[in-house]
Amino acid sequence: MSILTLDILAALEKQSIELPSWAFGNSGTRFKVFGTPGTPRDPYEKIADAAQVHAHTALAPTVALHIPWDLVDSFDDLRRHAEDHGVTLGTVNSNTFQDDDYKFGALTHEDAAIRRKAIDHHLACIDVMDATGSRDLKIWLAEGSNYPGQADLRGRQDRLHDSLQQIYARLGDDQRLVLEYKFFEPAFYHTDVPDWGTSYAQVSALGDKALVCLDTGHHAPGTNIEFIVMQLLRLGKLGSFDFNSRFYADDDLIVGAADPFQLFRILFEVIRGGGLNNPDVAFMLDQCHNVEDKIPGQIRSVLNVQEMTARALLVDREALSAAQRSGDVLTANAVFMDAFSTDVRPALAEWRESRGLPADPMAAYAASGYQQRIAEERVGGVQAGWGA
Ligand code: PSV
Ligand code: MN
Repeated sequence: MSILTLDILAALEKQSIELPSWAFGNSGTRFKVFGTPGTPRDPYEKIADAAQVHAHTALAPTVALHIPWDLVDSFDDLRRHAEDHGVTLGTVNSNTFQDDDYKFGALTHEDAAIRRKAIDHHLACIDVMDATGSRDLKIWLAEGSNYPGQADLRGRQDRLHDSLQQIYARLGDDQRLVLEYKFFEPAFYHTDVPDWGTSYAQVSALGDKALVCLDTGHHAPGTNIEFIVMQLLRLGKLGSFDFNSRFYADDDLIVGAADPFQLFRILFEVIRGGGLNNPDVAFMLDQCHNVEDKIPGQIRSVLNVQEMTARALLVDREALSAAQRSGDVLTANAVFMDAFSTDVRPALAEWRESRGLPADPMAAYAASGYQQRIAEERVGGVQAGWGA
């Protein structure tokens, strides 16, 4: 008998995690971006690579795009290409952080013409969503200031509201806007959307189709992220996750690598709050693979999420609430830790095999020859990358 009950397996079977197109391109730090043989040269190749992750895991049926990095002549064509590879196009990410005009802000800028340009970029992203069939527009803003006194904090917040309203007004009935927060970087003194409270205040002022995106790497060290997850689910405003892990800042490392227990705690609250396999709560990765191979890096990531979800589903909820109700601190903690300490890997491998998937997707990918093939085929052209 598997330690994973039929109910748990049924929940795991429904799980889907969206992959970021940019994870397949080169990335790095401000010191160096290393090239990797076989790196995609265009959005078509990124999607082909993302499809490998899904083919080996059945966990990642959608791919998020980033505009303008993933601009193509025909999004209908890109959509068909994705479908031919067994995946679909997902969230569209806007980009107002790589244009000289945005040095002092985009949606918050003092200059109405620059705000207009940034708003128009988001409207163009919604045009892309119309063509790709994407539901979500994800907005992460690199806006803020470096020195006290540099900017009118209140004025920027008011202009942000006004700009977001104009973007929100263009959304279709089935489309949504998710507003991501991040506590610092690239600005170092203040950031216009630094925390979940600000994102919540801004999206609440827009309406039901605006929600918060929680990027796990965007909090100060020591933040209790699972508490934020609980609160946003409770408020019905958790629109999506950007999963990754971090040791120091916005490291964008493989989810579950830095702190597997934190991932477990987050997934426990997701389950507790009804956010698992809930179409209103999108699971996405937002990672960069600076020194490791990108496709297996993404395979490892979705497997980490699956593994921690399985462990979180193992928590004996009845025993936990009984212990909580009776004030039995140590039993409550033990019930929680028992699930976290359970090795679900053999059971997951067996289950994968029973579904016609490789028991060990990492090994199967390595043996598939895909990595060697792309390294040989993709010569010439310019490799895609953060900012490409
Ligand atoms: C920058 O911090 C960032 O990683 C944000 O988290 C976005 O989600 C992502 O880039 C893509 O724009
Ligand atoms: Mn993110």
